[in-house]
Amino acid sequence: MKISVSMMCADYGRLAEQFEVLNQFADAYHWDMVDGHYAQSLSLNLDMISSLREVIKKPIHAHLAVERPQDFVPQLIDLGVEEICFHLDTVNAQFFRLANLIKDAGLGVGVVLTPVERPEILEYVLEALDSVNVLTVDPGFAGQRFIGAAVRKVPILKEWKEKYGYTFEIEVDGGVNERTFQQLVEAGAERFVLGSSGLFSLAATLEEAVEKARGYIPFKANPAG
Ligand code: S6P
Ligand code: MG
Repeated sequence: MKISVSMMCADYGRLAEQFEVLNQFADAYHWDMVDGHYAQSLSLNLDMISSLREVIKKPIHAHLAVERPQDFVPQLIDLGVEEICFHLDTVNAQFFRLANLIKDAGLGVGVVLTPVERPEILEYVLEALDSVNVLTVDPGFAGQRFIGAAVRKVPILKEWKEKYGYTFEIEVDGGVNERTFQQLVEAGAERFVLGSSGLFSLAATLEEAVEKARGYIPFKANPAG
């Protein structure tokens, strides 16, 4: 069970000091990169990773909510991120070329399922994956309403994992907070992305927000921290 913190929801004016607090809490950082086309917003970018690399002490999971993930993968590899996730519909016939490029560089590969996508679309790629991100909100924005129907995909993925011996981790993302956490655990989620609703909006200071989040998370986040 792991906690990933969504840096799209952080205070961009105080990123460096926020990492000092979050390094003691997060197991990984979820790094949303949105191109304004696949989803209609602009978010974190590559330069921010290089500027902050020294203060980021946990793995970075890049989520490419972009029309052409292949354009950004070489730079993300050079920057030393640990996992790259993208959307199947953005690569289609080129999935294995891109997945192998990422794997051969020693990084993890993930696919993101938007709320309207069926888990069955992943049938032929699950074996190649290190993670499946089940989005419980639309891609591109923080602070959206939680879409409960998307949680039904989690036990389906879990069943396939057990039946076929796949090794991907099931991640849930979007509106993960005190109200939704338990149902996500019961459904079989293994990685939890905390953003505005589950972390950053909980208190005026990040230290207090982390304390509050630890209060509702039913396992020890970042045991090493
Ligand atoms: C959505 C993005 C997510 C969000 C996160 C926001 O585009 O892929 O990773 O950053 O889910 O969390 P919250 O609590 O504001 O919904
Ligand atoms: Mg994301």
